[in-house]
Amino acid sequence: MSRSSTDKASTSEKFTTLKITKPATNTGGFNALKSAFSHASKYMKPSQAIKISTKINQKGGFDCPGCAWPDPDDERSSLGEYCENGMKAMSEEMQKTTIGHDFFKKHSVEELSELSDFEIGKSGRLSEPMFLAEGATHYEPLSWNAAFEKVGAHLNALNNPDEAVFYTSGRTTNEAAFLYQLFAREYGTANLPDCSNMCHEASGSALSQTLGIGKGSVTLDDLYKAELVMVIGQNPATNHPRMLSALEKCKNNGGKIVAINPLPEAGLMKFTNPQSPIKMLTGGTKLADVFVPIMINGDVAFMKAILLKLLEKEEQEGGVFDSTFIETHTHGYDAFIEDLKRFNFDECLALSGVDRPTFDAVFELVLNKKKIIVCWAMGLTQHENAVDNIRELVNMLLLKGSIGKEGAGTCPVRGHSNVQGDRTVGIWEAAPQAFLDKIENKYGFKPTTKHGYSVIDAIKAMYEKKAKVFFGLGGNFISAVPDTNYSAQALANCNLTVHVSTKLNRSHLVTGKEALILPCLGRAEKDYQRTGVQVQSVENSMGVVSSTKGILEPCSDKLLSEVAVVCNIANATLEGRSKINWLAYKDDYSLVRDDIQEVVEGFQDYNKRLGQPSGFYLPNGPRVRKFNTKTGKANFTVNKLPEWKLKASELVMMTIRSHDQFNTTIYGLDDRYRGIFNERRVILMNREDMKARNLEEHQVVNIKSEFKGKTRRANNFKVVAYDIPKQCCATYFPEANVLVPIDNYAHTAKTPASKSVIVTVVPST
Ligand SMILES: Nc1nc2c(c(=O)[nH]1)N[C@H]1C(S)=C(S)[C@@H](COP(=O)(O)OP(=O)(O)OC[C@H]3O[C@@H](n4cnc5c(=O)[nH]c(N)nc54)[C@H](O)[C@@H]3O)O[C@H]1N2
Ligand SMILES: Nc1nc2c(c(=O)[nH]1)N[C@H]1C(S)=C(S)[C@@H](COP(=O)(O)OP(=O)(O)OC[C@H]3O[C@@H](n4cnc5c(=O)[nH]c(N)nc54)[C@H](O)[C@@H]3O)O[C@H]1N2
Ligand code: SF4
Ligand SMILES: [Mo]
Repeated sequence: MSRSSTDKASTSEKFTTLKITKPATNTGGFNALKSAFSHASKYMKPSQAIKISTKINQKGGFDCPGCAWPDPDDERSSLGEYCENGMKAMSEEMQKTTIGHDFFKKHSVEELSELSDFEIGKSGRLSEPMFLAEGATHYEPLSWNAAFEKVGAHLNALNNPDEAVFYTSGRTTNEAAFLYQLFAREYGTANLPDCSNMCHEASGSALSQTLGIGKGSVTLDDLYKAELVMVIGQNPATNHPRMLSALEKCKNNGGKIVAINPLPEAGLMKFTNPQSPIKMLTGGTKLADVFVPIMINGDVAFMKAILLKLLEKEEQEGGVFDSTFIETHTHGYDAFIEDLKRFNFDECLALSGVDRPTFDAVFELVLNKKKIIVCWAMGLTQHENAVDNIRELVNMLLLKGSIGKEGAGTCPVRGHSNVQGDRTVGIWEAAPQAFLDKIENKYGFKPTTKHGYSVIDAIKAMYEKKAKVFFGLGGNFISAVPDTNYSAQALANCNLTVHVSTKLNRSHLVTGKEALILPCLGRAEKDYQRTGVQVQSVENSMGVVSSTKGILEPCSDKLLSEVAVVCNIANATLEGRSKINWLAYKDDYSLVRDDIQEVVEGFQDYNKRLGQPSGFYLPNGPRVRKFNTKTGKANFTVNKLPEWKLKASELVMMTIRSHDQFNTTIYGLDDRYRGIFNERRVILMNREDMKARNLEEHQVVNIKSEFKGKTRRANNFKVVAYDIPKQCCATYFPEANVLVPIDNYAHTAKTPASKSVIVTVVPST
């Protein structure tokens, strides 16, 4: 019997061979270098590996396609301005093997879907356009022109443009992203969901409302100068490794660090800078001064406990709050204080799961330090009350006047290398009217003002057959989204699914009636066009726009750039009715930048300033105490405590990244810092929770999640006893995505609540 879409969407339930060691107590150092070189030598040609290591993140080189952590403005390490995971990202992207028609002739879609995600990713780089006809078992090659015409024909056959969905993953450069959203809007829809909807959308919502811009306020330099950095819900050693060098610099300048996380993530504890030969010999820097083992989703309660004690001190002694800042720059103080007083300190602390001595240690630091930075990532954004998490942090920063001054502010640490830039240039299903007006002025067509689908809405629309064409510019939709089985059915309901990709992934195997794979250039590859090798641009987590230019020969001569793909599809779809000369842009990307500077604020002299060695900073209101909110001030907010209560039989599960993956791309099977090797189907549990369920170490269990009357199951996970708070557990994403309910998401932001899934765990029989 052939496999259904839901079967094809699920990750393999087979085990590899789990090996456990003690979690690491230090990160970086020699082992990081060793791991980087081992990945490079296994998967890349040696000449390419050397070339890459000298150009990655260097001024005038290419931007690391890993995370969005910024590069230093001035001095950059000659030993290589990259980390272990940057090198792994490159090794994956520049794999020696390429796959084309021979590969797809040999392997059916069904057969490929039985591979593990690790095996799928290691098949090699896609090298030519491929088409899966309705009812066919195998992909077949087709010409680029035929592919463009097929997409155009499908789009033009829809009853209305809102039946198409245009997804973006955050590696897409500013140039490609701008053209892509322009095309979607000229075609007639704002259905522009992106990976950001599953990532920092909650940060964007909370920060826009409170501070007037959906981005962080600090620069790298601020981090070096902060007196206190709070790292909440983030695992930088794995996901933003060079952030540890910045934290180390902050420590060397006398700064203190607090880490708030259910797991004692090794990188938050101690770090040896692999770029520092001296540190390699002397053994590294202790980073966290206080580690707070918080209960999953205990952050609002913990922050409220801090706020209550700050208020108590202010009322007793005064001088705790920055009253000048509050008076001059904020709105809503009285309502906020009145609401805060309704809460009880002991109750809040108990809900957070944190003990009193640990609380006191954090409180002392918050009380006494005046330059505070809060860094956060998915541990705060992927909950039902994610927006409240972030608004509560902002309340604390506002009370302390810790915003818009040196060494202080907000630092949402972004994920994909250009996810922030994509939003800046218009990938937004709910773009502001001012932006749409500028599009209308510049191009002479009226973009729809109706908000489009976010990721959750898009999945539902496809499930309900209201959307019929799915187009993905990068990414791996089926493995990234929640509720795998429901989402697989949603994709299967489409007439056409299209993916512009560098490598094979599961989304190519869970298709609509017809499917296309359009292979594109990677970041490191030279982008040859009529006017020469093109430069592109990206924006990092701190709002710096810089150039990126490929240095290696493309792995196949049949690849197109993302810009060229978008221009050709726009041309094929809108031919005869477009106001735009689509094909001109692909010959010369500086023309795209000329347009961006007219439509998007902060890009004046774009082409010229891109030539500056470190790029340029985009304007940022909060950085200079200008708050572009409805009240014209920084807003205090009133937030509830989360309402969920766990039954004794239940655990709350977070779905996290291992050290050997980039989102859905599985680099390897180890999670070195957590001491878990050669297995991904694991569930990290507290020993007492194991005992209460009579579970042994490495016992095989099944996990069940129940939400609003619907049960979801994932089978075959091995129990690993771990230092995690009671009633909390952790699994890896994407294996556990089947358990994340489509209807459980952050209020206002719709970020899937993939860090607070209520589950029960039972032995597998
Ligand atoms: N190598 C590598 N780099 C990456 C990525 C990758 O997959 N691999 N992904 C990129 C992307 S797109 C993103 S968004 C970022 C993700 O970067 P992170 O957010 O660091 O990634 P996660 O693994 O999701 O880790 C979340 C952390 O939050 C903690 N946590 C979970 N729930 C809670 C909670 O309720 N409260 C608190 N306080 N902590 C909690 C977890 O224990 C974990 O340490 O990394 C980017 N960089
Ligand atoms: N349960 C759970 N689910 C989650 C998360 C979680 O923590 N838990 N995290 C969420 C987050 S933060 C994010 S950002 C999303 C990620 O969602 P996505 O961005 O959709 O997923 P990725 O795994 O980053 O996409 C990888 C694919 O992108 C393609 N690719 C790589 N480089 C390029 C390129 O340069 N151009 C093009 N066109 N394609 C390229 C490759 O084919 C690769 O297979 O997942 C989300 N899903
Ligand atoms: S910290 Fe992020 S951007 Fe920097 S080298 Fe590592 S993976 Fe690349
Ligand atoms: Mo992300």
